[in-house]
Amino acid sequence: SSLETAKKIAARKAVDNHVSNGNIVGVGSGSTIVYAVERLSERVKQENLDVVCVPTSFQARQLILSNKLKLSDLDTHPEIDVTIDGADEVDSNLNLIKGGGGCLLQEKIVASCSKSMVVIADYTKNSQCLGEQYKKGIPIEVSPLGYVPIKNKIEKKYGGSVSLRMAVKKAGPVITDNGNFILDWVDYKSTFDWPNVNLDIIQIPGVVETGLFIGIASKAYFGMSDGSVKEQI
Ligand code: DER
Repeated sequence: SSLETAKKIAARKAVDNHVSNGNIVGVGSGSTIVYAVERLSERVKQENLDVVCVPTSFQARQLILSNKLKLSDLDTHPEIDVTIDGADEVDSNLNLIKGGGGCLLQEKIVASCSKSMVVIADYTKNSQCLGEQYKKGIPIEVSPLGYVPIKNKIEKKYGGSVSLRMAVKKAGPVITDNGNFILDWVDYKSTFDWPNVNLDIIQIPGVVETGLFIGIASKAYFGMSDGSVKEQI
């Protein structure tokens, strides 16, 4: 499909432009990153590259292993050269919504340890404002203990509606790799001052992390439906 092709060309271009021999590479989560890991594996073989991969989720860890890439972690490599990861939406200031796949906590930790964080996405993620195209809400990882009061506080102060993310192939809520719940916040105002709103929400006791990546991404590659790749910095 043109969407899968769009993901693939963005992923391959980012790997070609940003990974060099000896790099410690943060590997993101989701579906677009699969194409990036496949390209990385090709390059390692063709160019005999010596790279080490640090995963951002259990899924990323499986991807690294199944592509026979060198697996490491933040204990061994607390400083990462480049993290390549997907996003649910990117605005004109390179603010991201992430967490559609429920991996935002480790993704943000790994991204924060990286000299640069590069986003790979198809054209449906390329927006002016957050919420323009991505309608599933801003994910917020929370302690299971506090999810109701946290929901109430966000709705009271910022409006919109917050819901507990329920699992599809398991009864009950989604449980993250870290044993937490995910809240999804929809119908927020697209005109919010995201840097401040993000900091305010993170301070609510019980909030572990938000899917608002503010000032973290250094570049984005969007695969377009015409087969081109649009770069945003
Ligand atoms: O959940 C996540 O943060 C993923 O990176 C997500 O934002 C992108 O997933 P996709 O590549 O499958 O759209």
